[in-house]
Amino acid sequence: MSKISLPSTPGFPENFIWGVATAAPQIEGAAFADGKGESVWDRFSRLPGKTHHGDTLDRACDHYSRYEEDFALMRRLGIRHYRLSIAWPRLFPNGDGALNPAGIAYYHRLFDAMIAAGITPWVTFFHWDLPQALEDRGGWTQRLTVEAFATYANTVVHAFGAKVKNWITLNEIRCFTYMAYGVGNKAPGRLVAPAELNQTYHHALLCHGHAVRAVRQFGGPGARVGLTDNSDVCLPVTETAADVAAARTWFARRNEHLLGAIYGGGYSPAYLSRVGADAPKVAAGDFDLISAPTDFLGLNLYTGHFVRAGRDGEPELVPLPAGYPKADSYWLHLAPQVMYWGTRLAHEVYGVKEIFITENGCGYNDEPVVDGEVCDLHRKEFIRSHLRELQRAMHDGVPVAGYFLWSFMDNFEWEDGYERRFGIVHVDFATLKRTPKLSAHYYAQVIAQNRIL
Ligand code: GBH
Repeated sequence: MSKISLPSTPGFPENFIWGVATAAPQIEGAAFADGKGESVWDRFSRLPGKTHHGDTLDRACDHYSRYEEDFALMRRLGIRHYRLSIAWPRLFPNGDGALNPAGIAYYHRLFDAMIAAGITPWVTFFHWDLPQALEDRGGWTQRLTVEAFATYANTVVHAFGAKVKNWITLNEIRCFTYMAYGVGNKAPGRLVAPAELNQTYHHALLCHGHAVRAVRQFGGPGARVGLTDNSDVCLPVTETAADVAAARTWFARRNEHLLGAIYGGGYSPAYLSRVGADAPKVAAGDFDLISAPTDFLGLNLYTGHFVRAGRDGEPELVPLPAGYPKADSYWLHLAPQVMYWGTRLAHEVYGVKEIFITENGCGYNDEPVVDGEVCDLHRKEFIRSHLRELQRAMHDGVPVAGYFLWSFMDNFEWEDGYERRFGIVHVDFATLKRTPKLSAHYYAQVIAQNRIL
C-alpha cells in the first residue's frame, strides 16, 4: 500500500479554545412555557412585516426540550466549548420584580447536562431579548432598565456561579440600541431622537459594568468576564502604511462611543463635540462601572468596510462594486481579512490583552438535505478562509485565545426568520431533525487536529 502524505498547515496553540455559539431566543423556543415572560422579540415578530414570513420565536429549534440531544451531538463532533445565552424573561417575566423559579430550575438542568457531556459553558447575560414589560416602561432609553439588569445579573451569577466560569456581559450593543431604536429593523423597532439614542448606548454600557461587577462579587474562583462587541471593522484597501493608518483612524472613530468609552474611561472630547447637545447624561460614578477592567474582549466578526487614505490623508470609505461576493445575508460581504484587522485593531487601539472570536459564520438560504447529507461547501470555505486570516493575526502577535463558530445549528435569524441558515448543523423546521452538514464534519476535524485543514 502506498502511503499518502497529507498537506501540513501550522497548528494553533495547544490551549486554543474551539467552540460554537448560539443565543437563547434563537434556539430555545418554548417562548411562553413555564412562566417565561414576553420579550421584545416575541412582540416584534408578531407585528406585520417585521420578520421574514412573519416567523416567530415560539418554537425555534425547541432546544428548550431537546438540549440533551443537542449536547450529545456536540460531543460527537468533539465540541468542548459552547457559548449560549440566558433568557432574561425566563428568570424575570416582568423584567424586575418576582423571580420565576422554573426559569432558574431550567438553566440548572441545562448546565448540569452540558457539564455531564463534557462541554464548558460560556454564558452571555443578554442577547437582545429584553423583557417586553421593561420596554413598556421605556426600555433602553430609561435608566430603570439598568437597575433591573443589575438585579438580573446578580441573580444569575448567584445561581449559576458554581457551574459557569466564563461570562459574557452583553452581545452586540449596537444591535439592541442603534438598530432597535435608531434604524428600527430590530426589536422593539421604536425610533427615538438622537439624544435618547445616545442614552441607550450609555445604559447598555452601564449594564455591561453591572455584569462585570456581579461576576467579580459573586463569581467565585476562576470566574472571568468580558463584553462581546460587533465592532465596526474597516479593512485597509491595501496594506500600505497610509491605508493602514486610515483604517485605524476610522476604526477608532466608529467605535468611540462603545469600546472607546469602556477602554478610555469616559467619552472622548472628539465624541462629545460630535454629539454636542445630544450627549448622553452621565451620573457620578458611571465610568467606575463602565470602565472596570475585564478579562477579555469578545469580537463578533463577519464582514468589514473597505477604507483607504483619501487625498488629505483622511479615511475614506470605498464602496463595494456591484457583484462583489457575499453570503445570502445582504450585509455579509465576504472579506476574511476582517479576522486579521478586527483583532489587530482592537489590540492596538484599545490595548486588549486577550481576544475571543465569540462569533463568526455565514448565512445561506437553501441547503437541502440530500441522502442524509448537506453539502455546504461555501460554508466550509468561509470557515477555512477566515481561520487563515485569524492565524495570520496571531502570527503577527495579536493575542487571540479562542474561536466560537456561529452557529451550532440553523436557528431564528431575527428579522430574516428561518430562511437564513447559519448553522453547521441543519435543522428541518418541520420535524426539528438535526443533520450535521459537511461544514460540521470539517470543523470537527479542525478541532480534533487543532489546525486548519
Ligand atoms: C450576530 O449579529 C448576532 O449576534 C447573532 O445573533 C446573529 O444570528 C448572527 O450575528 C448572524 O446575523 O448596517 O445594514 O450593514 C450580527 C448582526 C448584522 C449587525 C448586520 C450589523 C449590519 C447591517 N449584524 N448588521 S447594515
